[in-house]
Amino acid sequence: MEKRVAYLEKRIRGKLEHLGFEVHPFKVGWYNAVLPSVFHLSYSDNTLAFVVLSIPAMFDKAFKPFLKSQPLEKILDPVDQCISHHLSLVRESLADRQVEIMYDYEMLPNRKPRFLAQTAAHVAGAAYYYQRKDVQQDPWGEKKIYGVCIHPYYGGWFAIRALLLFPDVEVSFLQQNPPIDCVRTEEEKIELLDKFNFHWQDWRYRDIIEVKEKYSEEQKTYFAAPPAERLKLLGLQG
Ligand code: GSH
Repeated sequence: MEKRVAYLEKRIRGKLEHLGFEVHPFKVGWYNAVLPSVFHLSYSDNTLAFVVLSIPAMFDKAFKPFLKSQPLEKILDPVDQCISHHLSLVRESLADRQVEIMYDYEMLPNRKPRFLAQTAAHVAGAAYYYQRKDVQQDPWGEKKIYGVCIHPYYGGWFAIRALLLFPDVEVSFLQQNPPIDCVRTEEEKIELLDKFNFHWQDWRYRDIIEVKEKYSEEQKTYFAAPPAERLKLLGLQG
C-alpha cells in the first residue's frame, strides 16, 4: 500500500474505530468495474475511497453518547445524525484534503441510491455480498431475490453507513483483498437468501454464521421499534 493511503487510513481509523466503526479502502475503479454505467461513481478509476461500516459496538460507543450530547429537539434522525456527526469530524480533521462523504440513505433525483453500499463493501473486502448468482442450483424460479452482505465476524449484525471519497487522491497500487466467503456451502447460501428475502423481519439471516459479537438486546429492541418510539426505549423522550 502506498504511504499516502496508509497515512490517510490510519488517521481515519484513529477517529472512527474506537467508536464502533470499521473502515476499508478501495479504488473507485473496482466498484465501477462490477456495475452498469448508470450506477458508476463519476471519479477516475484510481480515486481513493473508503467504505465505513458500523459494527455492534457503535450503539454503546457512539450512538448513546451522541444522544446524550445533543439537545433532543434537534434530533429527528438519531442514527443518521450520529453517523454524519462523526464523519463530519473526520472531514474536519482532514481539512488539508478534499473529502466527499456519501451516506447510505441519500437518494439521487432519479430515486436511485447515491451508491450501492453492498457492492462497495464487497469490492473493498469488508463483507461478502451474497447474490442469487452465487448459488448453482437456483430454487427461486421467477421470484425477485435480493442479495445481502455478510461480515466474517459480525454476520448480518452490522450496517454499511457511508463512503469517504478523496477526489484529489489517485492511487495506482492498492492490493484488492477479496471478501471472506464465510457462508461456505451451497445449502447455507440458499438458506441465507431464503431467510433474508422471506423472513428478514425475524433477523435470523444475521446469524447464518457464528459471530464474534452481535447487537445487544437493547440495540435489537431499539432497531425493531418504530422510529417514533425508539428514544423512549432508551429512557429519553421521543
Ligand atoms: N433515519 C432513522 C434514524 O436516523 O434514526 C432510522 C435509521 C435506521 O434505523 N437505520 C437502519 C439501521 O441502522 C437501516 S440502515 N439498522 C441497523 C441494522 O439494520 O443493522
